[in-house]
Amino acid sequence: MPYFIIVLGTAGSGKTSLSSVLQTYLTSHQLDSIIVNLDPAVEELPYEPDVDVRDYVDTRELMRKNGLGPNGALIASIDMLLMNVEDIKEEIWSYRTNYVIIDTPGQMELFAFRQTGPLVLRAITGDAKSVGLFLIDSTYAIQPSNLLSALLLASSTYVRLKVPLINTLTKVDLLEPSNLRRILEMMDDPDQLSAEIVSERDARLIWDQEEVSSILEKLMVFETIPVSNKSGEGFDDLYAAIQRVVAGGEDYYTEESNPVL
Ligand SMILES: Nc1nc2c(ncn2[C@@H]2O[C@H](COP(=O)(O)OP(=O)(O)O)[C@@H](O)[C@H]2O)c(=O)[nH]1
Ligand SMILES: [Mg+2]
Repeated sequence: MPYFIIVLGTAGSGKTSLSSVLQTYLTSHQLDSIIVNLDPAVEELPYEPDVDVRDYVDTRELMRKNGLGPNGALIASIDMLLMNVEDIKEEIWSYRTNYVIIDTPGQMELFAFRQTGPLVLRAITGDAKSVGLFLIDSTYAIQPSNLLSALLLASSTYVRLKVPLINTLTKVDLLEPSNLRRILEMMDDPDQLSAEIVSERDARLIWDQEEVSSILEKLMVFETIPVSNKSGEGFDDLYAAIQRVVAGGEDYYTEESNPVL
């Protein structure tokens, strides 16, 4: 059975780029993988998808034929994916591969936070082990109140999809090392992050610092891995974290390719 790596995050957080870089990384470590493009509305991809939902659903045609705007057409497209999900699943599972990387639609609120997106994912992954990479743009996370929003969003995503997540901090090539260290410290320390949020002049909060801190404590459950899709840094750590979730970290190889285990 393959392991599923579901790449999630807000529009522009780097899902498509990361999917591509992750596959290159796996290939260079002799690990077999396929990429599924699950975004029916994407125009250009930096990788060659092995399975492409645009073969099943044409968002642009839906817009034209039904007079829908881009959001309406994307919603309708994802609903149509559900109608085709058995065929999509069969196509994915026909590859005998170790890892299936799933690049999810740009607008995550139209995917993860509606009824059909999670149903599509569950139908595709079946009983296989899955891990979600929840991408957080580090240039956004540098502001403490933004980081709070991102952690809340990761938790809601977890509630919706019910797969273990890894908070994946993208675009670290754009940060000063000191700023990256600061984000990592904040993501690890509820008291520090809550203090920074409360002292942020623009942040309007409905909670006081102690309350923020106790909420953060509950939100800081997932591991954080910083990566760059530009420089490729961080992918050894990301791969190790994926292994810890799906395979218990025993080995570099999945069950299928290593029958001795
Ligand atoms: N500097 C830098 N840019 C990135 C990185 N990852 C993605 N980008 C850029 O961010 C934009 C959005 O990336 P994309 O992968 O399409 O995001 P998606 O909407 O989540 O699929 C693109 O212009 C990418 O080139 C990264 O790690 N570093
Ligand atoms: Mg994308």
